Amino acid sequence: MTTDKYIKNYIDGALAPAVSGQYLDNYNPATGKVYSHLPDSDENDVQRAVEAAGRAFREWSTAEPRTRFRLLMRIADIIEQNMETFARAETMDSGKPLSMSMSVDIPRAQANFRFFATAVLQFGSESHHMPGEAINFTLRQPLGVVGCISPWNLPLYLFTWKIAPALATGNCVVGKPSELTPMTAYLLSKACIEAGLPPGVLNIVHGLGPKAGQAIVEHPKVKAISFTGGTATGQQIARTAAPVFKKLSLELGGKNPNIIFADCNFDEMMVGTLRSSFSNNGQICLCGPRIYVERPLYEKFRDELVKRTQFLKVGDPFSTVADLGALVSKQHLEKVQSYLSLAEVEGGTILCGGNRLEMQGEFENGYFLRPAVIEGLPLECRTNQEEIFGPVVSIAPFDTEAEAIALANGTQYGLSATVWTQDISRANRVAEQLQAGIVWVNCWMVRDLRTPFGGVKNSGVGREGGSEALRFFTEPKNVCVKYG
Ligand code: TXE
Repeated sequence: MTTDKYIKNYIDGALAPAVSGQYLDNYNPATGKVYSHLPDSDENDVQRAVEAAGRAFREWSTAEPRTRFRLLMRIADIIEQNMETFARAETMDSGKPLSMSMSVDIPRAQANFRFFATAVLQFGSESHHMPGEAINFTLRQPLGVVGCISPWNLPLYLFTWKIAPALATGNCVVGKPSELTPMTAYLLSKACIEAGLPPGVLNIVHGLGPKAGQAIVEHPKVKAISFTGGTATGQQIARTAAPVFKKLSLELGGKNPNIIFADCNFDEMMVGTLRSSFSNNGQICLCGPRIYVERPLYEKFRDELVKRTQFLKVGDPFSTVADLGALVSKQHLEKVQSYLSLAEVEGGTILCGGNRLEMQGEFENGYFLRPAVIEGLPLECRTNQEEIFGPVVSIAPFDTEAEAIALANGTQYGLSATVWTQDISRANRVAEQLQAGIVWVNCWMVRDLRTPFGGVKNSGVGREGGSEALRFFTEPKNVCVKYG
């Protein structure tokens, strides 16, 4: 399997350019140069994709679950066999270290297919017995044609996290990956063709969000949208889809708190906190950019965090020693830099990092930034309230458990939270009061695919993961049979 200079859409089982024949540039963030092109699709391509999906639906939705299981497992096998090609493509598109693409992104993409292929074989539905009178049973039927729209931070990982459960439950999909990171979705199209997935079951339309993405959301035959991305985009999608009653799953932004109590296991906490702060350059919705530390530990923690942050190696994402690669785009780099300037205006002190890395040769124009630690910012300021989504953390001390909880809950977001303490009662008390969809105690990013995944407040609506995803992609129908 190979990447190509000109990416194509995958519609009705075949690879094709956009109907308009137009292409967009695809940048390598490590060099700042265009290295390939993707179709600039519009509503005509979406129309073709929806029609193909509609034609494929009857056969796919009525196929035995075992047939779907076999095909999805085959796709997973092909991804696994081409792990390095996929991983190199992911790193080239996103700027993340190859070590991360090889150990996280691509293994997880194939695991998503395996997990949901298997899960659907175990998926049951309920019955409600009215003794002596009737039996109710619930049919769980696929919705039809559904849209899956994913972002650039974990490209294939999040795209397949949506596509796999949608397909496993018998839906046909029109998917759109981010225009910033299209290459692994293109490779996925090739894997689907190789696996023998019937034409139209999965269609991948590349292009811009407001054009191709919006056309998917607007299309009357698309019954549900599963979306991960920014909160403003989620609002736009909800505005379009809610009046026509499409089912929606929105996984949006976060500004997650990391609460560190003085009794924590310091070494484990430091390792976990460095990861939750800067993994993937902080471009993970689950990262914890607001760090609150119990006062007796604050100075020791601050000095150690700054030391370890300065030690992180930023550079060529293909090198084996890089901890952090490039940010995803010039626009995103400028957004992150603008927040660093704002932090100073808002009274913060940048303790380390925040400057663009001076690189030579081919990386001279890459979007590299040194990870930054800021202190001295109040909760209410924009730096602490808005999603920066970069290698930037803000640290502050707290005195009481109640204060820590108030700080943690003090934003519009509520995706995840982390708590570090050796006191099990406190861990449970705090977890119970945090406004978040996911709470990690003494760990970060430990993921069991069976668990519900999603946020509260402006971090979204709905849950992905395990049976939540299977339920989202099916419509329950109660059948009541009277007897006796
Ligand atoms: O995301 P967008 P962007 C946050 C992060 C980032 C900000 C903006 O703070 O800086 O969002 O990032 C498609 N109808 N997160 O602009 O625009 C788009 O093409 C349908 C958090 O890259 O939300 C892409 O495929 N689709 C986050 C996807 O939506 C539309 C991950 C996400 O893009 C559309 C990424 C429309 N009108 C960014 N407009 C997380 N929480 O994981 C855009 N898209």
